Amino acid sequence: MQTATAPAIPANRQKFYDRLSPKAMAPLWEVLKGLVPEQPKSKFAPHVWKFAEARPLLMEAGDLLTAEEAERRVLVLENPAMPGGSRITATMYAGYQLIMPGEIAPAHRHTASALRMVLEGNGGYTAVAGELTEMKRGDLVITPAMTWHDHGQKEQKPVIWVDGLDLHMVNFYEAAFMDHFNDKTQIMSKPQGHSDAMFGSGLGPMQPFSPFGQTSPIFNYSFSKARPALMQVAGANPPDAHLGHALRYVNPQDGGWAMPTIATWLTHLPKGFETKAMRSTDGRTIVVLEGEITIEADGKTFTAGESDVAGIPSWVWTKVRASKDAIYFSFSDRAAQEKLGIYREERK
Ligand code: 1HN
Repeated sequence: MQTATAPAIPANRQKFYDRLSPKAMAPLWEVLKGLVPEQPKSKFAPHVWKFAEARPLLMEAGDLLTAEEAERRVLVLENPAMPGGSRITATMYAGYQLIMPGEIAPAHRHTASALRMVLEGNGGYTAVAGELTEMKRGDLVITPAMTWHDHGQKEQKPVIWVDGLDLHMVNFYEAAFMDHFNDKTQIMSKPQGHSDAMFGSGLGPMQPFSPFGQTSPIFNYSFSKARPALMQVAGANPPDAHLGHALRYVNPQDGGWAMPTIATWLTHLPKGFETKAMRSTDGRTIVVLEGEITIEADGKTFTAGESDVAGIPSWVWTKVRASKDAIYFSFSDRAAQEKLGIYREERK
């Protein structure tokens, strides 16, 4: 354990340190314990953002500026322990995004991978790498690294979704690039439903073909397929004590996570069920799609209902209880941590 107050540095040592700093050197022994903690102690706080509070503010933003002016009109979910950090957890960015009727969020591409969990508004669409997909509530739409993407809404209703991006991981490596397309929308080169037909039906191309590298070639995991699958599995098995009924989004090419850095999964908890306590090294974001859950994280209790978003930092004991039959979506940096060999979890 690190002591709360560091012992005073003897004068002769301090004089020595003072000669090191002009030469851009420092004594490791003064900082070692902070550099290599005995276990993770997140700087971030567990928190729940209420959609009922966010929605009217999003609509106000809709009056203030267009999606085109904003490029992306998003209210960033700021972890309360780090205002201005544009982080929901240590490595993840999240926000509520709004597209108003007739608007276009112009085409661009960047190194960061993005996911959208759709909350509201039929008629909204995302185009990714020359293919358009319609967005319906509960759909998981992914934008692989460096693919062109633009969004829009053809119907007379606002569209709202939750964005999750791995941009802090990319920025940590100082590896971020971004380009703007020279037109508002990209050119469609594939018919709608093409990727799903090619990769999302249990079939696949005869020759190895991975249009997005390590990212799944399916870019809309529709809730109309995911929900019945989850509920069918839930009906046939008892819930796992720690996970409830959970299924993950899979890259059909290799059976791994759908995105190389971000793990994504869907959970059903029957009313009254409470998961046993568990902690893991990933920072997790939950988007509630149906019902209501109570999250106990780091000794604090939060209630999250439909379209509310929860952020749960690394290595805090967490339990989830369903106060109503619940379905919720989760994403975390677990996929990246597994690839680096640093992911850990502990179950009570
Ligand atoms: C982005 O490209 C989108 O495409 C949303 O909808 C949020 C936040 C930071 C950087 C890029 C989008 C973003 C973003």
